Amino acid sequence: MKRVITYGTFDLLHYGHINLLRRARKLGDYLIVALSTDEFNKSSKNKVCYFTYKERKQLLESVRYVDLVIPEENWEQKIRDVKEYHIDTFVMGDDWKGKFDYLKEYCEVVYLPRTPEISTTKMKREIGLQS
Ligand code: C2G
Repeated sequence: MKRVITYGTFDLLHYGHINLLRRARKLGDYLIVALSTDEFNKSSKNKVCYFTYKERKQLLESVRYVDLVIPEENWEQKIRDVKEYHIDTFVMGDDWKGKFDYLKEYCEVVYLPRTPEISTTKMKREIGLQS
């Protein structure tokens, strides 16, 4: 069984996220999503989410491509996660290209093209304007 992992905040889940998850899952047989906790978002990613971790986790768990959701609590946990979950392939959108190449020592590292026209930030801005 080929095991794939990806990381992210996945706030206001949208089709750009789904495109990533679908392609990531296709690279193996089992997809784990390490979901940024509210604390990690606030302290290290300077992100304030609309949905809580619990809500974002519930949404991701309902996506057919996702097999398991685990917490992402810090930048340093990736090597441990790759070992602990016997990961074959690490996947991220290419806005992160090169940033996680250190994981090549432990697993395959794949950066997939982002879906260009959509982002959580854009959604917040446009929905906010129309409210
Ligand atoms: N993504 C995408 N297309 C978009 C928006 C996002 O392919 N239009 C991808 C991102 O490249 C990322 C994933 O969807 O691989 C999740 O996006 P975010 O929630 O923005 O993730 P980010 O905040 O970049 O967190 O340790 C890694 C970080 O946790 C990544």
